[in-house]
Amino acid sequence: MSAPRKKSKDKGGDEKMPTSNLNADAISKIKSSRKNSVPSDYNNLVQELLQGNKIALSKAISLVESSRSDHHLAANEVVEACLPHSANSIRIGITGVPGVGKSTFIDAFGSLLTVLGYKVAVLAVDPSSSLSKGSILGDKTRMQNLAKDPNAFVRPSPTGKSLGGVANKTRESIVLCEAAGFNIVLIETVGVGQSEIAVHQMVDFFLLLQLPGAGDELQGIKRGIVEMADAIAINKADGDIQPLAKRAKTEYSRALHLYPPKENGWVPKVFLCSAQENTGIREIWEMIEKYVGETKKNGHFESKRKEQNRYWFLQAVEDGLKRNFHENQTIQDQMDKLLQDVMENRISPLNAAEILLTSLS
Ligand SMILES: Nc1nc2c(ncn2[C@@H]2O[C@H](COP(=O)(O)OP(=O)(O)OP(=O)(O)O)[C@@H](O)[C@H]2O)c(=O)[nH]1
Ligand SMILES: [Mg+2]
Repeated sequence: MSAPRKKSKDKGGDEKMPTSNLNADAISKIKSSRKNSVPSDYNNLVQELLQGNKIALSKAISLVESSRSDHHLAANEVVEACLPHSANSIRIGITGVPGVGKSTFIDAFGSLLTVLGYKVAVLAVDPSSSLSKGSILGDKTRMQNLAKDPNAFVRPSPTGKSLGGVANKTRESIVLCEAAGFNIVLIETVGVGQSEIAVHQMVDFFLLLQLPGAGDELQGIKRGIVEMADAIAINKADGDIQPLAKRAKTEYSRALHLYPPKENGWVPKVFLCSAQENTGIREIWEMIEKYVGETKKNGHFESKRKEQNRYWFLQAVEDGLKRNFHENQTIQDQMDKLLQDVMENRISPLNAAEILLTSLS
C-alpha cells in the first residue's frame, strides 16, 4: 500500500498558500464551515476504518451517501484522508439482467478470493431497489457465505434515490473500502440502464453475466454493454441447460469478434459457469489475474485509472454545480412559480429556463 500522503493534518495549511490575493474573510468562513461540518469523531472514524473496522467503514459509507448538505464537507474530508491508503486493489464490476445470478456469483467468487487470501468488499448499485426492497433482502440471503466471512464486507444497495447519486457515491465508497484494507472490490450493478456505464468508469475489469439460450434483446442487454465487457460469463450452465449454455458460448465468442479491438490489447473471452454449483468460477478469476498482469505491464491499468480519476473530478464538479444551484434559495423561490407558468403555457420552457439560469448572475 502506498505511503500516507500526510495531507489531512496540515489541511489548515492554507497558511502555506500565497494568501495575498485571497480574501481573509472568505478563508475564515471556509475554515469555520469546515469545523462545523466535520463531526468530532471524524478522526476516530478514519483511524478505526484504516484499521479495518467494518462498522467504521459502514458509518463512513453512510456519511458519503448522505444527502444532507452539512455532511458533504465531512464526507469529503473522510474520503481525502482515506485516499492515500486506497488504490492498491483490483476493482471488478459485475453486471447482468435481474435474476441472472450476480449475487450468487459474487458469493461464490468472493468466497474463492477470501480462501486465496484476499479481502473482498462488495458494493451494489441497484436502481431498482428504490421501487422494491426485494433485492436488498435477496442480497442478504444470496451472499450468505460472504456475509459471515470475516475477510469480506458486503454493503447492500442503499435504497437509492437517484440512480446517478448512488453510482456517484459508489466511487467514494470504493476508496473507503480500499482504505479499510479490502484489496478486491466487487461492484454489482443491474445491466439494463445507465448504472453500468457509471460503474464501468470506476472499475478495472467489467464482467457481464449472461443467461444461456437467450439473445441480447431477450435479456434486455444493450449492445453498448456487451461492447464494454472485458469478459462474458454464461451463468447457470448447469443441469439440463448445459448444452444450451455451450451453444451460447460459441455464439457469444463469435459475436465478440465483430466488436472493434480494445485499446489495451485485451481480447474479451467467454466462459461458462454455475454460481450455484460453484463451477467455472476459478477460471474466471485466473483470467482476471491475467488481464491485470497484462494491463499492468502495458501501462493500460494505470492509464485507465488516471482517466477514471479525471472523470471522477469532472463529475464531482458537475454534481457540485447542480447541488449548489438547487440548494440556492433564490432558485428554490422561483422554481415553483416558473414551473406553474410553464405548465399553463404562460411562458415557454426555454424562456423560463433562461430566467432561472440568469437569476443568479
Ligand atoms: N440453476 C442455477 N440457478 C442460479 C445460478 N445462479 C443463481 N441462480 C438462481 O437465480 C436466482 C437469481 O439469483 P441472484 O443471484 O439473486 O441474481 P441477481 O442477478 O443478483 O438478481 P438481482 O440482484 O435481482 O438483479 C436465484 O434463485 C438463484 O438461486 C446458477 O448458477 N444456476
Ligand atoms: Mg443481486
